[in-house]
Amino acid sequence: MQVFDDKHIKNIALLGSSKSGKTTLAETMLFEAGLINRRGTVEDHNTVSDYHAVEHDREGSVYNTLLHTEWRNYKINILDAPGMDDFVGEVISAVRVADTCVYLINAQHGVEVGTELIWEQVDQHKKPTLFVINQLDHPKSDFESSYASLKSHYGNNVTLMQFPVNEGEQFNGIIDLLKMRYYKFGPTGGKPEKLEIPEAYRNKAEELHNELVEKAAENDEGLMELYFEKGTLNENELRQGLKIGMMNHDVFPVFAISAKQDMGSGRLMGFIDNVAPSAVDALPEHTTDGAEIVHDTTASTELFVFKTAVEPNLGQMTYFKVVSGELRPGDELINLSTGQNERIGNLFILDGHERNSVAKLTTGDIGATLKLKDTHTNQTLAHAKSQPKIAKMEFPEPRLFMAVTVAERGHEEKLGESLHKIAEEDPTLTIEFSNETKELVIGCQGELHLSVIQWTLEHLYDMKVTFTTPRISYRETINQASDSHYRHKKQSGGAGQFAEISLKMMPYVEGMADPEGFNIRGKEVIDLEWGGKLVFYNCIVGGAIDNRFMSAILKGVMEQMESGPLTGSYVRDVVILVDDGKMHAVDSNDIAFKLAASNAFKEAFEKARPTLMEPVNSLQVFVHEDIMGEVMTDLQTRRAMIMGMDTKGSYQVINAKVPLSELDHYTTALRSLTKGRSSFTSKFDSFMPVPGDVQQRITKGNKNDLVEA
Ligand SMILES: Nc1nc2c(ncn2[C@@H]2O[C@H](COP(=O)(O)OP(=O)(O)OP(=O)(O)O)[C@@H](O)[C@H]2O)c(=O)[nH]1
Ligand SMILES: [Mg+2]
Repeated sequence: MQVFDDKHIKNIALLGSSKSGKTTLAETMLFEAGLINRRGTVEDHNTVSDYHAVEHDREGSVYNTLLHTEWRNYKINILDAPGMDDFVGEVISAVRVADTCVYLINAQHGVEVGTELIWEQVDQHKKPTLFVINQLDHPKSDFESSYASLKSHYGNNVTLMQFPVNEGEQFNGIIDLLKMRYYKFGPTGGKPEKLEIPEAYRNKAEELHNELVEKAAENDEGLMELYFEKGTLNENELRQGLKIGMMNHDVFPVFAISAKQDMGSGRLMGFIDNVAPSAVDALPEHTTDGAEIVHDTTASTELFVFKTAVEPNLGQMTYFKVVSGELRPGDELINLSTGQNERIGNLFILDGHERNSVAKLTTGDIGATLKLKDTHTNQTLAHAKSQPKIAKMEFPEPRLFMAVTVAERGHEEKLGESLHKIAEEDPTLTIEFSNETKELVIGCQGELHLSVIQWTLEHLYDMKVTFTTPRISYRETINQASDSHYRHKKQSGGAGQFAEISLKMMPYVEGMADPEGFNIRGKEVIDLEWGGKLVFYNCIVGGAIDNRFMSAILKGVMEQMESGPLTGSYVRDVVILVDDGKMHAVDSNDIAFKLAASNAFKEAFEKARPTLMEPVNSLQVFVHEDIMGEVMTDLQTRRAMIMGMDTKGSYQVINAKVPLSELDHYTTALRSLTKGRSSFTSKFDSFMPVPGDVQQRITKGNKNDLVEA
């Protein structure tokens, strides 16, 4: 395999909404470059990129797959990312290591919700981006309105590079505004004839060419002067200006292609080779402290691990980008997170599951290796311990939580282990055993993500599992002050038990002062593991209860706090003052005081207008303005509080707070309500009191019915 230097390496991520044609374009690029001699299709399950069985089942991408082409002395590393927002984790890793984002727009739809969501990732890193309007051969293709929707979302930096001729089923040509040529394709696409621009298109092409020249000149003073002098720029000057503009997010060139018919992909690759930033001039990586890492092929080796995957029969494949220095097989590196040494075995360039060994990878290049001991996504491998760690990727909070149980008894441990292995490769999967509900709960991005996790458990780990809606973790608290007096007395043969307690209870409010009128002898403020506080005062006067019983009394209180009187949920935000009681010289002991405290707490709690609190999530819904009304109506049926709205192009962003119990299967509900023209993020916000009728319904049942609320 040829070794490429950093001036001849281009790292691109294929991004865009679901089904825009990313995988088809990747296949076409490999074909154009001569790496494959037959193009597979997503439907025939034989593309190089979608090689996983689960991708064949779905007929769509699930993983960020690494491929490459070698094209006119350049190596293009391609990261083909999935479009479905359930797989956003894979998009995040693709964007992170890409130097240019190749953003596909489906010409049937223009900018979609999926386009918008992925844009957040691109915009955050300000990665140079070009847009590709694809599917121009489709009968419903509409280039002009797709281009207009790009402009309305991403502004005037969106700049035409090409426009189509005979759009729709007759599509067979592109007018290129940089080359000022007409690229005419035969019926099977591939290499076009390069012709003079036909008369009918000449005026339009001239006008758009001038706009392109102006846009390119704007990015550089020298070019601006040249432009004023000559009234135009030549091809090389144009490339130079466009490159500077792309690097600054001031120019987003727009291409016109049909990936399926292999029309336009060669020209697109030519532009990537000649204009998109090479590894040597790409945006710098950063350390965890935010410092820029200087691109230096002679510096000590440093790698950023952006992905790991267990490949059947091979073991763990580790994907990385060389951030500085060079890497060779046999190099000894240190994992800066664990301090462990790692020896690099073979170095690979990947095309889906095809591996090719290489002798060296230089700064900016992307590759993979097998069988590292203990290295995971987001970690840095470096030559020396003193080198800086590279900033981590941040992944979103889960949007869907499910309780998981294994069909076969006795396989619980294996289930936990398997899930942890899957989570090592998938940073958007969380696993937690809830002490509260005694359930193993996984967090993921949505039903599709869940179905992939289920598929992986079944097919790769041989485990049949069932997912159910997890029980809701409620909280109990009080609304007014109360008191109680409880005597525990037991005479049974030998030693008896005696304890008497009098206590006051009041709601805890953040920042409240100590209550007045009490003789405070001790105070404990307990930050409860399940949120909120317990403030416990010892206000005993005249030695009514010995100090030595105080910890037993607190234990009795905590027992009730862990299993509240209303529903058995955790209790929070309560102040307790133990202000009187009685002891017996012989019969009083810790157990007696614990029991008395527990019962006194319960009595006082029931008199203090107890309320149930439910978890409430903050929700952000992205929805096309046309269907905003339906989404709002649906949110109202879910007891949502609308906090505000923003406009983003033709999309609206609704911010709301919604009880978790009302968000069951919201991913599916929203998708079907809006026919996929929407998305959302959701994360825990706070606990809030449940409405009276809901509380009545819940407290009438027992603990096991809580989920029905
Ligand atoms: N007519 C037409 N169809 C296309 C074109 N490109 C892709 N398709 C079709 O669109 C569908 C989706 O293509 P993919 O390549 O899987 O799209 P993708 O963007 O990779 O989709 P995800 O990975 O699921 O996000 C397939 O049926 C393709 O055949 C094109 O240029 N023209
Ligand atoms: Mg795909």
